[in-house]
Amino acid sequence: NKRVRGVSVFRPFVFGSIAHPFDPENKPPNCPPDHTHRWEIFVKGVNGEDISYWLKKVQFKLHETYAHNVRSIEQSPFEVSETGWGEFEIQIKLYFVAESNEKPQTLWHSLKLHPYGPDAEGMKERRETVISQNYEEIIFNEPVEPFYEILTGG
Ligand code: SLL
Repeated sequence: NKRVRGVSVFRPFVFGSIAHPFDPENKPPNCPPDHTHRWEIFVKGVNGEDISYWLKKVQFKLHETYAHNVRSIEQSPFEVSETGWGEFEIQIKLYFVAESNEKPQTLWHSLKLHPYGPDAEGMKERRETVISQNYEEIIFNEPVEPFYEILTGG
């Protein structure tokens, strides 16, 4: 497959986490007693843009305390929803559509459950939703022709 020389195509996306503390009076059923939060990790387009025309699959590697800790999401929305008690690093591997001829790329995200606060004492009182997300741009350098067509809608 011929590459389109001298061309770079940028595609924006957002990745990160959102965490909600449980209401202690109202924990979800079948949830382990030590779990304190529900959270989601996600990779998505900006302003709801569907990015599945270039992103085929996302593999999220959770902490080993989770059953089946490697989660492969093969279609949009690329997200995993879980409950837990602790913060940890999540490995996010992006797989591109077959036409791209591109190797997967790896990102890391620190799952955040707790808001930033002056002290641990005060933090216990603060039951807040915590969003931690990053805007990123993936750069496809000299994409192969069929992928260039897909990216540019040609
Ligand atoms: C910590 N290094 O000690 C981290 C580890 C692990 C988080 C956090 C529950 C898993 C499960 C869970 O929240 N693990 O029991 O399903 O803070």
